[in-house]
Amino acid sequence: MLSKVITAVLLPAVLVVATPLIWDGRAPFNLTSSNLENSIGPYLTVVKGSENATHYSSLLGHSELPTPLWNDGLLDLSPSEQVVSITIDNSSVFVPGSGGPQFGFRRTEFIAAVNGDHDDLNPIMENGTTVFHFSIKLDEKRPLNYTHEYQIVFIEPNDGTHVFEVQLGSPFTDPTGSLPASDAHWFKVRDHALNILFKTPFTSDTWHNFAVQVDWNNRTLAVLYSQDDSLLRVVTDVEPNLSASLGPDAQGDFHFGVLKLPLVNPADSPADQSDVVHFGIQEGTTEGLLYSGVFVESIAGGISAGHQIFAHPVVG
Ligand SMILES: *[C@@H]1O[C@H](CO)[C@@H](O)[C@H](O)[C@H]1NC(C)=O
Ligand SMILES: *[C@@H]1O[C@H](CO)[C@@H](O)[C@H](O)[C@H]1NC(C)=O
Ligand SMILES: *[C@@H]1O[C@H](CO)[C@@H](O)[C@H](O)[C@H]1NC(C)=O
Ligand SMILES: *[C@@H]1O[C@H](CO)[C@@H](O)[C@H](O)[C@H]1NC(C)=O
Ligand SMILES: *[C@@H]1O[C@H](CO)[C@@H](O)[C@H](O)[C@H]1NC(C)=O
Ligand SMILES: *[C@@H]1O[C@H](CO)[C@@H](O)[C@H](O)[C@H]1NC(C)=O
Ligand SMILES: CC(=O)N[C@H]1CO[C@H](CO)[C@@H](O)[C@@H]1O
Repeated sequence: MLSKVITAVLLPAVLVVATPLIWDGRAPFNLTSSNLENSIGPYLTVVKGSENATHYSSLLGHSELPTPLWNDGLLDLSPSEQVVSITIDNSSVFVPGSGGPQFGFRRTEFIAAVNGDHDDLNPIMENGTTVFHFSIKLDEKRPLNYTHEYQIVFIEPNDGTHVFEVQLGSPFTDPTGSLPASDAHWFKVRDHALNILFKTPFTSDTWHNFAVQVDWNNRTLAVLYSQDDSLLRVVTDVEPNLSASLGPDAQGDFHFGVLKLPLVNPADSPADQSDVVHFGIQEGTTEGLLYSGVFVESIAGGISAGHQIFAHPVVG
């Protein structure tokens, strides 16, 4: 592991500087389940079903190792954050402020916030060019059902669209197509118009590290990816994302978790069959994902590539 790290230091396209951290969602060891329950710390935990937040999410302490990418330093390989477990079950029916219970979905998501305040964070986090980091691992005991679609990381402005999203499983189709899709077990990073920018298989026993660079003014996206302790590397060009809005209309909550879409229920009316939020088939199984390494930074000093190494921003 160490030799790999030292080799990386010698890579020419690497800057050794600091870049401003805007929001840090790497759960410190002093974050408690009571904090999760009350949205104290980096997560707003209100997108969930009727049970308490800690019924659907937990901090794994020292029982599970986080992505090794953000250890304290080159020679200190001890973890500096706790893994977050996020699950859904049949009670995970979210009731938003309006529109009624979302019986079509099952969902638990954390929203980036500072002690519950997301409204003041979003304009800072979604301005200029910023980079959204997250690492995802299978929860082997609570597998997903790839016959369904899952949206697991996204930025959602008020119009309900996603500036970008990470999708797993088989895209929801009405009428139901051939399932599961051939790339159902692949992560798909999609743009605002749902084009796939990058995809990679969701293999087990591996931390999958992602970073998405969002240029909020020019409306472009670029994706970086690596596994486990390998430095992030750029896996796309700078891609236009011009269907996204500009300014405050483009800004929204940064979500990560498990959002499971239904399958069409043949017994429903045609109108209800296309109402994916409120209708459809769900098995009600308990399913989950593990997260670590979630944070947002500006690109002022480059992009954090891992192990305190900074890469150049991605340019077109
Ligand atoms: C955890 O410790 C850090 C550093 O001492 C402190 O800034 C932070 O407020 C603490 N967090 C909680 C949730 O107590
Ligand atoms: C939720 O937590 C509160 C206190 O933290 C507890 O009193 C209550 O019983 C819990 N509710 C459920 C449904 O577990
Ligand atoms: C799951 O929840 C839905 C909606 O509340 C309910 O209609 C259904 O009977 C439940 N299914 C199971 C297996 O409990
Ligand atoms: C957004 O960026 C501009 C230009 O860098 C800056 O002037 C402005 O203060 C920033 N807005 C927020 C809310 O951070
Ligand atoms: C996965 O979903 C499909 C479609 O609803 C269902 O037929 C199948 O039983 C589910 N598998 C599990 C393990 O729940
Ligand atoms: C953003 O667009 C402007 C105007 O087209 C261009 O001059 C600038 O180089 C672009 N910036 C980036 C980072 O692509
Ligand atoms: C990759 C890519 O170009 N994605 C889309 C970004 O948005 C524009 C405008 O909607 C689309 O035309 C692109 O296909």
